[in-house]
Amino acid sequence: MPQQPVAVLRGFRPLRRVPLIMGILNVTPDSFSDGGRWLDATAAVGRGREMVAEGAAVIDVGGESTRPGSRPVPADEEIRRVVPVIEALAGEVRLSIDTTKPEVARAAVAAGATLLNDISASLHETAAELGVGWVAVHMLGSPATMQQAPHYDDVVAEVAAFLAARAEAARRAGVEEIWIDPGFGFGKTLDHNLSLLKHLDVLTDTGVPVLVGTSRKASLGRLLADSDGVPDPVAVDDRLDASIATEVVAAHLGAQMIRAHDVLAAFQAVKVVAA
Ligand code: HH2
Repeated sequence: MPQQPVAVLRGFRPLRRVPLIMGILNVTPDSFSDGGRWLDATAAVGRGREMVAEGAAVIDVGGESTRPGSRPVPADEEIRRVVPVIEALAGEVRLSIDTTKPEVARAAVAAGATLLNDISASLHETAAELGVGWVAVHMLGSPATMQQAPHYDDVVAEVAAFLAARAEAARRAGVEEIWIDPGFGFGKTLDHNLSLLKHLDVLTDTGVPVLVGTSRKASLGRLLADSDGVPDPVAVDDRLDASIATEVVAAHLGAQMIRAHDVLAAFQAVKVVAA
């Protein structure tokens, strides 16, 4: 019997460089994975240093959860959470600030952050004014509502067109370092997320460096539940192998930065992919 053709990953080519690892540091009580663990500034700084030792090139400090259904945090509270942590780590590693608020971005940059990680994809003018890098993340709707029946006619084409337009707006505003991120889980079903990952080369082919954040996300829990007949999604802490699988595919298809909770595992995985 003739063998079935083996499906191969599209876009196989040597990596331009080993992707950087962005370590996630949520200084929040309610983040979906590490909520409450690093709310104390001393604990957060310790975790930041640990991730640097594990291979993180950037530490992404966040003071507001954006998990589905999360509630906004006032700017002054967000600043109170993130600034001491950024000040303590500045000079040891590159820091990014995960925020959608210009006043939080300004305070974080004054404390030492040099990258704005922006799930609203709207802070390009703030990034230009502050002279820092900017990550545009695609999101459909807002965290409060984004997982209520998200719909696209062609998720890959729509996300790519949106991000290309945001990158162009940022370039015109004078931002010198621009990243794009398809925003896994931000107004996307499992199928949307899988399509975006499978066709990540559509984004990497734009020439704008791509950041990918799949770490421990809900769709991985659902995918595993569906595949082994277990009715409940696999728990957040049991999604490491699934996260690494997606990060390997992302690196393979040209992502230049991976946002991860499990820094050492991600760092080792992308090194092997690059080799
Ligand atoms: N995902 C989250 C937050 N920020 N930034 C980028 N660029 N890409 C992402 O995929 C992304 C992001 C959500 O994850 P997390 O920070 O772990 O959780 P929470 O929002 O609950 O704090």
